[in-house]
Amino acid sequence: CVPCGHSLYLSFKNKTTIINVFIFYSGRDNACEKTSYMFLRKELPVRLANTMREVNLLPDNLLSQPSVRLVQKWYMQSFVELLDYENRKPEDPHALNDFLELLIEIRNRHNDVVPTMAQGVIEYKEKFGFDPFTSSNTQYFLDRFYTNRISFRMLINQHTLLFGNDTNPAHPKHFGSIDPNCNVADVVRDAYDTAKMLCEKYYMAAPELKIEEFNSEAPGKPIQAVYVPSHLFHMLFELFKNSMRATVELHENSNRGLPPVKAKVTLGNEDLSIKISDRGGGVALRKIDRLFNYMYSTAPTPTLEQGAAGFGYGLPISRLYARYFQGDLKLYSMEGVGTAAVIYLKALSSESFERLPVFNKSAWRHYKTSPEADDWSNPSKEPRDATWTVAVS
Ligand code: W6P
Repeated sequence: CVPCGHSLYLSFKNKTTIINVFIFYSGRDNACEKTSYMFLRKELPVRLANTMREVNLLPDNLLSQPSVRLVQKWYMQSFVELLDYENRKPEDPHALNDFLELLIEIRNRHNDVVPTMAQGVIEYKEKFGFDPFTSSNTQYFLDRFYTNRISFRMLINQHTLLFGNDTNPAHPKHFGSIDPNCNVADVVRDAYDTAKMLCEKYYMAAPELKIEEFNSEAPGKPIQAVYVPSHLFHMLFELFKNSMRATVELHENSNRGLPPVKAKVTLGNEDLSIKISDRGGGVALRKIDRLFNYMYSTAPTPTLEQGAAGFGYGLPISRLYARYFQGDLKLYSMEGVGTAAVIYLKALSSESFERLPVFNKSAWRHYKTSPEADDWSNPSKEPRDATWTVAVS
């Protein structure tokens, strides 16, 4: 059973189609809700099952950690509860409402999957230490696992937002969690403001924001996207936190003030790109990959995650959000100076379909083959200590 790449809510061709679908269905005897119900009662268990099979391929030492077992239990329970609807006709007077309530229950049950899996990785590291094989397996697994989770929650949110009682009064023009006219610069400012408050609370200072737009398609017009604003906010908030921390920590004791964090939003034929750049001193190239490594960046102090401080899981998960709709997130750093982070989105909504992990032989092979022996020469792990060289010369 392979999940379909296009789902009901996402396979629109352009924004008109979304709105048409919405208007077309919303008037008549909840036909749209029934269609969604029929789709989800099949699609959600399939996505859960794919993930559960893949969890079982994790190295035994990781799989047997209590936190990982707990997450596994949640997935099992949600799977079983969803199967109750396999044969319930949408005409059953309570089926639609019960299903909607179940989705909310499932969403809540899975709220803490990310910190709980992180705890599992910590438990593993405490017992077995850090090794490249498990790290690479864990990286591969968690990228796929969290992408699956993002997609699962996207589907649940669309259903509950579109058919639940609490229609979103703040955003009457949104289609569930999708804003068909999402003003990118507005979300940039919003994420900056939120990160700024956090930064000021921790450091009593925060860099200014300089924002610039370059719309090559419609010069002078604000750049818009068909996108999920909460996903965009999540990514930008994470980047701003990192940029602000680097900026404040580098310039804390200087009396020349803080260099601003710059944002540039651009639109081309294919790409809508958002660059966030700082003068926070940068990160050595050798260390850049670590910022995206789950096992490396999991520290046994989970409180760091919540604050402005730790890198935590924010960056790798932000990159998954970008990739989920066929975009990406990249870091370009020049050590000694600063870092630029670029979020790439698809300019056309017709290109923004879901990117989902598929569970096949090739995925299976990833877990079963041991890493190749390194076929490039290996330098010593840390750079030579220059002060020592000076001392003996
Ligand atoms: C840094 C490290 C970093 C990570 C992600 C985004 C921006 C920055 N700046 O110094």
